[in-house]
Amino acid sequence: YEFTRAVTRRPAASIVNGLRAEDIGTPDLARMEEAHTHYVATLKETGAEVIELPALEAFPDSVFVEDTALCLPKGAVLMRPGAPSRMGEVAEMAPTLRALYDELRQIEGPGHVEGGDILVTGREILVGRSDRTDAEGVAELTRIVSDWSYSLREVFTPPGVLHFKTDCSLLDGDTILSTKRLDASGCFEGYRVLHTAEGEEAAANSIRFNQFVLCPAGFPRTAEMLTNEGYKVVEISNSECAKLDGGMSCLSLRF
Ligand code: CIR
Repeated sequence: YEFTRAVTRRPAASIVNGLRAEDIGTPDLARMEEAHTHYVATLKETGAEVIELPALEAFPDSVFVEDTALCLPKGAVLMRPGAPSRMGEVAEMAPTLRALYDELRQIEGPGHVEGGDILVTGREILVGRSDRTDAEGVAELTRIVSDWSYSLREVFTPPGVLHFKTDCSLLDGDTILSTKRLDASGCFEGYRVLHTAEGEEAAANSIRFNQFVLCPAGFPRTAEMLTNEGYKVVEISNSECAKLDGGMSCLSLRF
């Protein structure tokens, strides 16, 4: 949760065609841009360098850069998204990471992994199988990160939940914010787990970035609980990204 860099990408006008499990309305580009600006400014306020990539009209979901790569201290891995319309986003991210990393590897397939299914904690890498991340993808990622001496544990994303991190986030090396439904699977045994408030499950897609916890706005009881636990909460409007099943983690690569 301590980072010196982040990579983000501006939302494109094509965001109106972004993937969604359920249609709850068309995202408004101007509003999304405004929230995105607040998000980037908050990352920068911590002193981190933010590499802001331009919008990509050809890829409606390309604002959700997290899904394209896993960035670790020892190297980065380009993902292989399970959503066919998102596959091409990886090649668009590759040059940026190639310039920053000596060690850049890639999930070659046949499996798939999306970054939203990966939670890096202080002691291990948890990868949740989901509709986007399959067993072959997890196996290939396991081989890559073991070369760098990281330990990876396969876990499961609850049915109907897009990504593993839709339902959890890391608050510090050993503390996880999770929905009750995900924690009930037992995947966080041994960690200190704080639960999102009842009815505020969407607050689980937050991020700890240096001194701040960036939370989607509109979940007051979870925000208050985090504040009482001593975290510095910054609430960021997520109304538009939420229409596309996105949250705080999806909007950046952090390393
Ligand atoms: C998708 O369905 O792929 C996008 N509409 C949302 C991706 C959200 N990404 C993430 O949670 N890491």
